[in-house]
Amino acid sequence: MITPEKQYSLSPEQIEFYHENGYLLVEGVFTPEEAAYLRDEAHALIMRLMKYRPEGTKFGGWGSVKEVTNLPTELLHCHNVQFHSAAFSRLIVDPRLTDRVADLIGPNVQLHHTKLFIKPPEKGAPFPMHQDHPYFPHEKHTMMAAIVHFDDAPIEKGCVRVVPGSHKLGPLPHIPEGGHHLPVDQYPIEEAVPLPAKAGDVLFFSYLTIHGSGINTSNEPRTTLLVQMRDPLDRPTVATHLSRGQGMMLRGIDPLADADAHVPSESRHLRSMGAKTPQ
Ligand SMILES: O=C(O)CCC(=O)C(=O)O
Repeated sequence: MITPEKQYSLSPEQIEFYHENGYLLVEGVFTPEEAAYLRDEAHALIMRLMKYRPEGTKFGGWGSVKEVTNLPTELLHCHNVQFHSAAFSRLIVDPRLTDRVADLIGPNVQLHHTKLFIKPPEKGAPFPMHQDHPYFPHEKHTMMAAIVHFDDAPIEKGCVRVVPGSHKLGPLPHIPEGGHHLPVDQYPIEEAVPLPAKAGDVLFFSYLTIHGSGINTSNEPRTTLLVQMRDPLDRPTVATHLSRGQGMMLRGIDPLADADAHVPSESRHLRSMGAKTPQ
């Protein structure tokens, strides 16, 4: 049902936990049946993409993975999956997701991008610890991610790990080579807090929260969709990480779009920074 009413809320304790710790795992946001359907869509999409790749090419993780493991690892991925399957378009505007995000960043929720990851069994690539901030810095730091779990992600499948409270450190210098990451000796993945999750659970975290994840050593894939979102009034400080679909409103309104209706949101922000942008 389409309604102006806010249908879902986080509790005051959950909101306080998020602001204190920089993350929040919410159980059962989606049903196991919905998660199973989205998982099938995700795997079917990756199979379709594979057909168009030159033979023998592998999907890989970050270059910096080699600082963490010598094992050959793989990461199947696809950005902006809502352009491939309407199942994901429906997911990212679902009020069970967006009403909860509104409790964390305000009533207007704007899409930055989506990212599907399948960590294959036994070799699913890890993510060295990092903040997402260096990938797409913004002025007000409202940028946050929701990771929707399409299957169970126990520790052995390489669930996401965080450093609680690290968002309060503000933006940290990162090593840019091989994917922006923090020094692996100072931020070992195994020392971060693991956040095992079930299919249908959603992990919310700030783009300033230090996070990463280990290798999938299990015999099952780990399938997740990361939805990156911001308050539409929060402007990028660097002209980077533009993507198709960026600026789509997932909830509420974009007050700036009304005044400048013919300009895509990423161009509007970047023009105001003096950057050259497509007309
Ligand atoms: O899905 C994961 O294991 C971590 C993903 C991540 O850290 C990222 O995309 O920034």
